[in-house]
Amino acid sequence: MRLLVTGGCGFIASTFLRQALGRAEVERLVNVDALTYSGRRENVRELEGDARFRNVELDICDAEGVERLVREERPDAVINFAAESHVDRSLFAARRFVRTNIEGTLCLLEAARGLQLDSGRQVKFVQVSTDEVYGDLEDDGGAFREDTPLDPRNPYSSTKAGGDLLALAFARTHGLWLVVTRASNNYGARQFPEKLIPLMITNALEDKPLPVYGDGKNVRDWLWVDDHCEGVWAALQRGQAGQVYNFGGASERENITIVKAILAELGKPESLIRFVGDRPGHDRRYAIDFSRATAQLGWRPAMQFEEGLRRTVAWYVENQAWWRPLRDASFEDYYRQHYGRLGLKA
Ligand code: NAD
Ligand code: TDX
Repeated sequence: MRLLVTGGCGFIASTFLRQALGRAEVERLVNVDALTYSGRRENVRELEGDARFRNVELDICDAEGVERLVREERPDAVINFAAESHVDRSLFAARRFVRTNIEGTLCLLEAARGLQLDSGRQVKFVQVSTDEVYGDLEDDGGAFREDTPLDPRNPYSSTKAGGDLLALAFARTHGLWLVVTRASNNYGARQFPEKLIPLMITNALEDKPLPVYGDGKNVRDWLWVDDHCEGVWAALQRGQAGQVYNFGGASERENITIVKAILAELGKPESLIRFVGDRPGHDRRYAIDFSRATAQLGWRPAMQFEEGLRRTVAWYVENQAWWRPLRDASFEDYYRQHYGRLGLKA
């Protein structure tokens, strides 16, 4: 198989690329990444020695560049992970989210369709999305299913929903073989230290306050990043064209529980916790029903959350050279300026 993956210098897709190179059926693996603030070349450096791998610095919104590359590489499948991915940033920089998450997805869909028309053979497409497109849940035990109506609540999830709908429209109108995957909150190695788990670990290691939004009782379902990537692979191999697949970790936790577990693991005091103003439009609870993925793809999550969290903490302890440069003066400034404007973490 010849694969074209986008966003591979980021957190999740860099794990997907590692797994893919371990699979004998992958004969070519091309990564397309614009190296935004969250994309890091060192995330794929150790893969560059493999002759099957090619790293291309390219913006997925560059329609001509994307089309040229797709014609040159002639992939059997395109797997789109590239996105603006942080909810907080979408509150003050929404335009960038519209551009990458909607326009960028469109460029890739058009290029895949063009290749399919020219070559007369099927080009598969996986659109990697999020459970946030379903909105949020009450504390009543319900869970998102694939037929739960879309109800995104913030600019990030709205633009992801837009990308999903365009993708599904291409499946219907242009006969593209396509699946959409929707996963819950991922955690693991190489996650940019702005998301809850790596932010709390790295702040704690620097003895800085740990900013918890609102009452800390918002609930997320946590999915080990390797389990998520196995799911994306299973959807590509065994998915039914035009379907949506949810992936979850069966690990719902309140934010405050996670923050306390991280402090305990690092031997740091709970006095580092700071309750700060709530995120505007903060979704209360996410939970995922992934029974379709189990029934149709044979997929289920393997990692137990407390074990995965221990491994994640250990990774950040052992890889300080990876994250310390990311928390330089510009990172601090960025947080002060933007969160100050939102009235958060002031
Ligand atoms: P990330 O921010 O770590 O990585 C995003 C990558 O995309 C970066 O390497 C960045 O350089 C690249 N990128 C951004 N804009 C681009 C553009 N215009 N052209 C080319 N490359 C561009 O994100 P992540 O957490 O790894 O998320 C990957 C995907 O998974 C996203 O589509 C996200 O919506 C989805 N997702 C994430 C989570 C999560 O918990 N992190 C959960 C469910 C779904
Ligand atoms: O400083 C913080 N304090 C805090 O209390 C941060 C950064 C987060 N939080 C809370 C907000 C959420 O309830 O922790 C929870 C998780 O926050 P994030 O890590 O920002 O993730 P979330 O908003 O849930 O979105 C994530 O999951 C779905 C990813 O960033 C998305 O890319 C993914 O689609």
